[in-house]
Amino acid sequence: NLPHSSDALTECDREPIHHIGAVQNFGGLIAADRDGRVVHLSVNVAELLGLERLPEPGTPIAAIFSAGACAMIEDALYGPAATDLPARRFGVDLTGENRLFDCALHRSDGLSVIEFEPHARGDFADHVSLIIPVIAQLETATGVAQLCDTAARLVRQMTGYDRVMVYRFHADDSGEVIAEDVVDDPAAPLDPYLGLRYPAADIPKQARELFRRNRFRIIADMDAPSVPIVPERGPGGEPLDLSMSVLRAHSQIHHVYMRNMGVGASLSIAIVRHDRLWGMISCHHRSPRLPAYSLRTVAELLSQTFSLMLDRILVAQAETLRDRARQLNDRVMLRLSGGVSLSDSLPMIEELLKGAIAHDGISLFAAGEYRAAGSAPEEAQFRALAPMLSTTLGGGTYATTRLADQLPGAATFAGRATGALILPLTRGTRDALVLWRAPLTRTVTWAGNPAKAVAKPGELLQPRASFAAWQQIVAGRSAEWTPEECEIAARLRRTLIEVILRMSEDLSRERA
Ligand code: BLA
Repeated sequence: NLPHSSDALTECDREPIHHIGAVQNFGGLIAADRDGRVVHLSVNVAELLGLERLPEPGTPIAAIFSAGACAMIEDALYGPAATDLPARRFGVDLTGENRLFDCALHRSDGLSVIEFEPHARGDFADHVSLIIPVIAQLETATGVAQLCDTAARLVRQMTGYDRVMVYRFHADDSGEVIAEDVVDDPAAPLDPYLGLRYPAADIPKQARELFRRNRFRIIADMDAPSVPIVPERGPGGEPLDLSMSVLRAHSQIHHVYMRNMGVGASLSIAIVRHDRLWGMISCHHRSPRLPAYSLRTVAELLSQTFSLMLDRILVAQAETLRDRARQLNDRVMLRLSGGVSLSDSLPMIEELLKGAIAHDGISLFAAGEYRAAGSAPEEAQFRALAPMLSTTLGGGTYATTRLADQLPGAATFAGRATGALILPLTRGTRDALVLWRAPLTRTVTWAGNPAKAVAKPGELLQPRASFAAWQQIVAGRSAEWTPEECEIAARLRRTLIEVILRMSEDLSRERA
């Protein structure tokens, strides 16, 4: 059994990382209430801003920042262009003493959160000029693999990390490195991670959810001490919610994890599709690394462009498949309207399905008759299961890579047909069309033994110490049925049901 996101909550899942109460030491944070008075601040604020001492809670921010800076903050957070996302301002003179900062401003539980880091001088124009040629290169990609390869290469060129990966999440929340670009360092070559799988437990639930909302996460120096935010709790007793913060300090457990992987600094960019994490662009560096905020902003823009192009490619692929499904339905409809009975039409359906959904066998059970072709259960085996096919499995189109998990009786023929895509055709009766897939012996190469990432009850879950490739042979399951294949099946099922209905109407009309 491998770690899965649906496992019971672990200690990891419970760590309140958005209430961590500290920032990374490359910037400072002040949270003020609507009256413009300090509620929380990081203890490095005085040093960063050149103040004599740390302002007390309750201090008006107008006593810390210049009038111009206060107006900028007010406009960024509450002006007509304000959104729920952090606003960025580059090269701001916060105190009126010619000390320039790059700022990220957002609202959190009614507080104005002002984050600032020393301005990276003069680079902004250079960073912006990078984006046009980069987008032009991304645009040449025609498939997902090519797009991801290009993105990994461009992000590394732009940001200079030692390793840039495109990582894709699977349905079980584990993930796989699908593209990678690595620094060429003959003195200390880096192991490739391309193709490695990482178990779901490496990114706990709340970290995953936070990453989906706040898609750009930098850790500039894994080993740097984090800077506490004081006071820990506001006047209502609540800690500052750092969910949308740019500077949020990282969890100690994650520190151990990254250190075990040899990472000294990281940048993670979430790729979100239909509100779900599709994948991420993950950048690792062996030593500390802090790209300028303006460069990070350009990298964010690049990743958003990447997401749009990814979506465009995936939509086009889905459209092609939908066309194929439409043709399939038209043909099935045409042939069946010729008056052939459903059971006699199996060879024709099988012929038409071939190009749309790969399968090793097919069964059709209609009006009490069983027909099968290829690697399929025998009639007696199928009849034993038939009553369960439409009832136990919810009544709709159902896909599984190992039917015996749901219907233990299916174990009797699992050696031939283990994966099933089931299309129940009539409610109440047992008519169904089933596509079968033979068991597949697959080798999954994990980064470290994933079983070690699962804590036993009462045990604290620790990050794995080893990331050495660990191979697992997965047997007894078929290849996955893709969402597109399931969609084609669902559509075919509707067509077949319609045909059955029409035939029975014709029949009753003849009788009348
Ligand atoms: C966070 N772990 C994360 C994040 C990623 C990973 C992407 C969120 C983004 C980030 O913080 O950068 C994991 N990073 C990966 C993986 C790759 C990568 C898989 O580059 C592959 C290439 N981690 C564990 C265990 C725990 C754990 C067992 O392995 C818990 C006990 C915790 N991971 C953990 C925590 C966070 C995290 C707490 C949140 C870190 C934070 O933001 O403070």
